[in-house]
Amino acid sequence: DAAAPNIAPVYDMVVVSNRLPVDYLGGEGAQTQWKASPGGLVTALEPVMRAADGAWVGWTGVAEREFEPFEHDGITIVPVPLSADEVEDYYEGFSNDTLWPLYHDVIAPPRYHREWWDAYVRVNRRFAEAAANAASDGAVVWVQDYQLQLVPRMLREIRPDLVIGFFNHIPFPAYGIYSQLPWRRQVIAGLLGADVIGFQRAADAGNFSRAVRRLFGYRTRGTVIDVRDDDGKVRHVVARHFPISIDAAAFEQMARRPEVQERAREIRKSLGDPDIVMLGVDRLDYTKGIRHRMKAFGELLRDGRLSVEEATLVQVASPSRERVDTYRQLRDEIELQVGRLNGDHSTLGHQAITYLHHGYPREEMAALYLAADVMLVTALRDGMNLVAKEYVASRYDDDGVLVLSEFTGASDELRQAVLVNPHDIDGLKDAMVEAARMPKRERARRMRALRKRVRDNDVANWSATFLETLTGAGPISPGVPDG
Ligand code: GDG
Repeated sequence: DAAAPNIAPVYDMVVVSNRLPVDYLGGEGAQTQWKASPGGLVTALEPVMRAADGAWVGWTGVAEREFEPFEHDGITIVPVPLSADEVEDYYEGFSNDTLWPLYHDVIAPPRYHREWWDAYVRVNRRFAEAAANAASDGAVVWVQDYQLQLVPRMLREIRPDLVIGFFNHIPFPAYGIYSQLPWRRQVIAGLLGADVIGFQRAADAGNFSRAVRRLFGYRTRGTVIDVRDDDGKVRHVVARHFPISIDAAAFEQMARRPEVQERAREIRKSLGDPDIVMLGVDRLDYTKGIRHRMKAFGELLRDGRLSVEEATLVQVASPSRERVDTYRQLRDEIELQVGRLNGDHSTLGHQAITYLHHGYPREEMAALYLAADVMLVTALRDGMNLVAKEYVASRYDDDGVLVLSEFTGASDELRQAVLVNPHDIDGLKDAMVEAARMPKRERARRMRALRKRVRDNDVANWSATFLETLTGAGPISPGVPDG
């Protein structure tokens, strides 16, 4: 069995996530090379981590390799090793083929395998031990996401002195769905080891509290849960929503760069300068509603409400979880659908759908956002959806229309979007036409309101609010309900 890395327990702030914020480039020993993998979480936590002498505990993305802890950009990186079998069972299996579909309202059937669960427990313990080894006395440890739900309790058992936070980036389902999980009690017990458990939406926090009452009978008052620990003492745990966001200023700055604007014009030109460019940007995932959106677009062309001369759809589907069967099937289905729609509707000069199965640099994403008149976010279920916020942040010109699914966390905040139920194909078609034909003044009015919202709650605000709540300095200190 692989062991947690040994490291001096000197870090006052420890972040634990499945993947580290760096990618392995190659090399051995002192020659090992790493590249920062720019994600929202790193941006949010970098300043906090530097200020607090922070360590980041996580997996490198490379199986069967042990790496010593190292410094990267002022942050201490603590790699946790995973065997190839553990990647299969803990990560691709239990995380992405059991928890992911279950927590996204069983859009795809979750698979329950006892070996996967065993690997999940074993790997969670290794992460907990690594965090326990790195944390100083009374340190703050912030655990991220559904791959690590058992870590809070395991960590508390080893180190009762720590202040432990957990943030769930994906939805938490209603009890009727959650209760399918054969290990439903163990997972909740794992989470309740934290002092603060954060969710994207108020509804997620509500679902969690109901599951706690049903399975453990603990009393809940507002956002506070009275947890009875093994020693019989009552501990107050806060479960509430902290909607995550993006570095809005950085996106705006990127979109304002002349070369990004030039690239946006180039993109439109290469599409044949249509009146309306519609855009979808998603990891290729069955939760994102990519097929629903393409079906609606295809029907609009078929019905003659849109034509390929005036409108085109660009769909970026970045490769994701390609070793999981459900994702392979989805890719085949989507590519069949794209081929059919293009065969039926494209002309020699005008392509109906431009489908791109690639990941792109962030500048290219910003250029795509600027080039798009209509942004289609039609997820069937999504914790937040950062793409919606990135689109809004990029549109410093107060133009463009966001079509946004009600089943995203983002729809709680982005009320001035054109809100849709993606299951209702006729409603979705009407919304797409409404967005395509929306008068300029109306577009500007909505976009200004959306932009204000994303600016006011950016990712720095998100992490600050969570950490203030966790350390009791915030607007809501643990133990005090906020109604
Ligand atoms: C999970 C939850 C929650 C995508 N393709 C490319 C690329 N991306 C970037 C986007 C965006 C991010 O990936 C995707 O974030 P989302 O929020 O849209 O979705 P998930 O990946 O499912 O994230 C979600 C999130 O966690 C945070 O809590 O909002 O609900 O499911 O930033 O821009 N970036 C680049 N090239 C690509 O091709 N550079």
